[in-house]
Amino acid sequence: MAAKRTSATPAGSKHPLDPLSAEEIRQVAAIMRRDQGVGSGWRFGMIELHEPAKAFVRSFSAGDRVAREADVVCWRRGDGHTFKGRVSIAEDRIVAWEHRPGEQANFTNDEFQACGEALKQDPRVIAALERREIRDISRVLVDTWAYGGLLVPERHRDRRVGWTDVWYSSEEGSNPYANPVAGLHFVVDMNTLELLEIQDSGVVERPHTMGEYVPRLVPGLRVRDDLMPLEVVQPQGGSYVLEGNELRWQRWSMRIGFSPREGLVIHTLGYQDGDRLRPVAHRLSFAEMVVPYRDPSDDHKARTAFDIGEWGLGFMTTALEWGCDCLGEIEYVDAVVHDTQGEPQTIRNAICIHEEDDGVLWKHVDPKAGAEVRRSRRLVVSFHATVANYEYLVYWRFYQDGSIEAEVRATGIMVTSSFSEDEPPACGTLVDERTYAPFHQHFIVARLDLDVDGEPNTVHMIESEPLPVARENPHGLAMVQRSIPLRTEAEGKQDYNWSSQRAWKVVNETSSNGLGGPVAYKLVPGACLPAMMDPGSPIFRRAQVIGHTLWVTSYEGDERWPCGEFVVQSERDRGLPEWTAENRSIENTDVVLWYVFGIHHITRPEDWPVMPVDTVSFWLKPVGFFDRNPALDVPPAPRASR
Ligand SMILES: [Cu+2]
Repeated sequence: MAAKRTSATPAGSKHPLDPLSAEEIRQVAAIMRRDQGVGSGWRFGMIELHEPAKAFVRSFSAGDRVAREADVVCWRRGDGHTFKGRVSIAEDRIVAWEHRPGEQANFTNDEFQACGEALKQDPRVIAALERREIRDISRVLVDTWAYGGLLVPERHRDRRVGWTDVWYSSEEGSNPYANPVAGLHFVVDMNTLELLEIQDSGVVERPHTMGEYVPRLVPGLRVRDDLMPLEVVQPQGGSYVLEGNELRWQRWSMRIGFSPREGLVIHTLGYQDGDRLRPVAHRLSFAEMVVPYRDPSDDHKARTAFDIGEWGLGFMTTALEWGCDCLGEIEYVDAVVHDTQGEPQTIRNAICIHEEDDGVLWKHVDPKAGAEVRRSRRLVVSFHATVANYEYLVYWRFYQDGSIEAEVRATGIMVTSSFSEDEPPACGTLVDERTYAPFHQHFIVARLDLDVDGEPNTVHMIESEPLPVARENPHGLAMVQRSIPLRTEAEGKQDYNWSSQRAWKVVNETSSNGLGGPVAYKLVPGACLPAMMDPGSPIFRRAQVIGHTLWVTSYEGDERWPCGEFVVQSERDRGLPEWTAENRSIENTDVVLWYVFGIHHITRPEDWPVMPVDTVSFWLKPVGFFDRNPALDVPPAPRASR
């Protein structure tokens, strides 16, 4: 087993889609300081590559000059004004700059740290903790959340407002999330770090819980000793090739990208079919994650997270460890993000690339010819993000038969509260002594800019329909498949239908397969969940995207964020509902699919104190993209001798 490491932003990066390098981030911050005075009284929320137009990327060839640009979001702490700019790195100047009144930039790790530290020194906080017999402040964790827009008390609405939880470690180095300090939340001005109010709904006597997961802290834990070594050996290395950010494996090729907001991005995905490199997708990423807690109690009613728009999966990406997070021949790619002063920060081993054995790919046993069996390999490109108590593990998998799978594993530690009554509240599950984990949902919005054999695509809603019993269908067996093209963005708002096995097909009517039909990729829905929410509720108004399983839009380069670009303290969804209000044509054009999936998390005792992964995924599968099984040419595995 071996691991190699490279950087997502190689020095002297040459491709227009390569993420910003540390040097480029420094340059952008310096230009902003020089030309707009973005200095110490400011914070940078976001510095990211301004991706060039699709046509430019398509026509680019190695060695071409690239005029690199960056998008910047920053704000002035003194008056709280937010600004958005675009910087030309090549021309050393700001090319666009606008004030965004009433909008808040994304929350940042620096603020999370600063807010926690400031509060722990505030005498009112110390007194509130004292009332709960908490005196060792070093064991207190103040965990800041963005405060859900419409829930922010009216008098604080014009501020940048944080809302905090308080947690308490049983001993030095133990899990702070093991012990909620119930009924105590602070409302903070994130710019001045001023404590605006204390929401104290009363002392709850702390229960005796066991919320530790590190073996030395779990009383009486005997670690299993019956696991034999399992090693993945690839003596000649992995079958993939990574050159700069271009990754090739079997027939697949793609570029690895990374954005502070989305984390891993898959660019320019194509499949080599004979002498043709056939495009499948221009860009694949997760564009938003909405996590409403479904518990109206004081401890949870403000808990409506937008983990991507508020905090950024890229900023929260954590370094991977070889042999623990992935096995085999691994190529790691570092990522570069930045702090609020515009200083680059390198996340080592941010993205993992490796291949995995995936069991049987196809098989048949013929009485005369014997068995033909092929093993499946898949290429896995993954990253992990830690969002305070919770982790999201994201895996994009590419298969030899042209299939693509996007998998998310949720793990980490659930939010809990303690209660004083005999019975746990109705909107959660009892997980420990007088401790419950509230129900919640994780809605992830995948932004799928598919270009199936090129840009002119039409999405079809496909479903099965059993035909009624009739003279020509006497036993009621007949079933037909309907394929209905979605012609407008209004028609593109689609909901899953289990009873008809509804799915969606991205069809290129200008490209035919050898059987005479149009080529297509199918979005195979998995893990879709209904919003189950009153349309008038504040969180639904801010995240209307969760009201449908699928949205389809006509491609616009700047339409990237389904709930709007600025979701911190947003009051309504400024993304998909506004764009689709135009009801543009989505027929035979460049389309983007927004697929909403995730976890309907009805919490379990087994999810405590650390949650075994909850795994969800969806697939993109070729449907008539090829004329037959494209994996007939996969060689048999060498027979093992024993
Ligand atoms: Cu959950």
